Amino acid sequence: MYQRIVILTGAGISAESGMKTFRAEDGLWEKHRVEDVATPEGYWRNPELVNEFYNARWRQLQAGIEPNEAHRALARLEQEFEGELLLVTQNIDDLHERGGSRRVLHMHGELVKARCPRTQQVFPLVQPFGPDNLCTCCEPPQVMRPHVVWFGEMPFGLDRIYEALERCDLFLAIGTSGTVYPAAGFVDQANQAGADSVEINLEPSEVHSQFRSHHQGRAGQRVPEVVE
Ligand code: BV8
Repeated sequence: MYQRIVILTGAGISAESGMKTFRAEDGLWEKHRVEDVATPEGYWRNPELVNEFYNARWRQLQAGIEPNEAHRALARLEQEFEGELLLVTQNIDDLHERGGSRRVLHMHGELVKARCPRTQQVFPLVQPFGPDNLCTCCEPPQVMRPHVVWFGEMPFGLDRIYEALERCDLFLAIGTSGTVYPAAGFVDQANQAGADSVEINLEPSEVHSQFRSHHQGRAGQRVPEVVE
């Protein structure tokens, strides 16, 4: 059947684990303007606000959030599939890893990591972001920032992603609204490669019409059905 699969996940795959998505009525960006909490300018303008935005999500991640059936089904696929599989996530949570996936490309960074703004060195996040969360790579030590990709910043791993999209025969998007680029443009690249493109989502995404097929519903139910 398929030999080379690229999977893109978004906040919807973590929704059933209790993680807030961005654009739901009680979404992460309902209370904040994107410009204030997910841009470098917003961070340098008001680091306390941005630090609290990420500290709150880190606390949520630590408070007993568990991976769901969708995460576990993708981990089984990674174990059993004999072809090439690239799992790209827009999510900054570590639920794919907790669900058993070993190779996850976090194109928008990771909530469980902190970064030195001067050297760009990355450290595990062991305490909340704030004035005393300092790097150990500089003298004087620098206050660390979240290791996430804000609007206007370059996503991670794009070369690897584009290379995989050019040769894939299946592109599967799960739980993403298709509103943020360049991730929302991946389906177009997969279609140009002649791949089958499948969307699994609770409701049609902004790029719904570009997918060859759709499985509407909750990821926890649909992903195991589609993957197995
Ligand atoms: C960049 C990390 C330069 C931080 C995030 C064209 C080309 C390139 C760039 C742009 C372009 N046009 C505009 C831009 C600029 C900008 C952009 O896209 N702006 C938008 C607003 C128009 N993009 C950037 O700035 C990017 N960088 O462009 O660099 C460049 C130039 C050229 C080529 C390459 C690079 C950087 C963007 C990264 C921003 N960081 N996150 C953090 O997490 O705090 S974005 C964040 O929102 C996510 O990571 C994700 O990417 C995005 C969308 O979120 P989703 O995951 O889709 O979640 P959402 O809530 O929106 O939707 C959830 C979906 O799940 C819904 O559809 C819902 O129905 C569904 N769902 C809910 N429950 C379930 C479910 N589905 C299944 N089961 C359920 N139970």
